[in-house]
Amino acid sequence: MKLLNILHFPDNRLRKKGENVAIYDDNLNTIAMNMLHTMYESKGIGLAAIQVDIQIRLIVIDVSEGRNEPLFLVNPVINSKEDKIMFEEGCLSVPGFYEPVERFNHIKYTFFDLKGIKHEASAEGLMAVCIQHEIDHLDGKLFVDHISGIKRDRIAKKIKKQGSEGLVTARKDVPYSI
Ligand code: GNR
Ligand code: NI
Repeated sequence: MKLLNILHFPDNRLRKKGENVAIYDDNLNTIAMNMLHTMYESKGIGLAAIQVDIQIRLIVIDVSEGRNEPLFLVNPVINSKEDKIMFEEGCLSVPGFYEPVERFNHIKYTFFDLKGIKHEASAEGLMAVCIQHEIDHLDGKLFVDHISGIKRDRIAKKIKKQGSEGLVTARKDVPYSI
C-alpha cells in the first residue's frame, strides 16, 4: 500500500472537481485502498480523492471508534437533508485549524460500492457531517469556504508560512513505508 500525498489549502488543485467513476476495476480498488491507508495514517475520519490529486468521485470514511469500519462511497449523492446544526470541523487539507460550519444532522444518500452496486442509505451526526464535508471536496469546496473570507485568508497565510506544502499530516511516531 502507498501513502499518498495530501494537498493543503490554498493549493489550487483542491478546487478541481471529481469526475463520476464509470469503470469498477482493480485500479479503482487500488486507489481506494491507498486512500484508506493514508486516511488511517493521518488520523482522519474521511478522505476524498481530490485531496490526493485524483479527480474522481470517490470517498473513504471511517467514523468508528475501532477504526475498523471503512466505507467506500463512489459517485455519492445526497437526496435529502434535514435539521441544520453547527459542527466544529477540521480537514486534513487544512491542518491545525477548526471552525464551526453549518451542516445537516440527517441525510439520505445514494452511492455505489467498489463493485459498482448501488446502495441507498441514511446517516446522522458525525457520519452525516463527514459525508457532506467529503462531497464538498469532490466539488472543489473546502470547509473554510463556509466561514468568513477574513478568517479564510488568515488560515491560508498561516498554512503557507508553515511550509507544510507537500507534507502528509501522518502521525510521526509510527514508521510507514511508501
Ligand atoms: O478527519 C476529519 N475530521 C473531521 C471532523 C469534523 C468534520 C469533518 C471532518 S473530515 C476530516 C478529514 C478530512 O479532511 N476529510 O476530507
Ligand atoms: Ni477535508
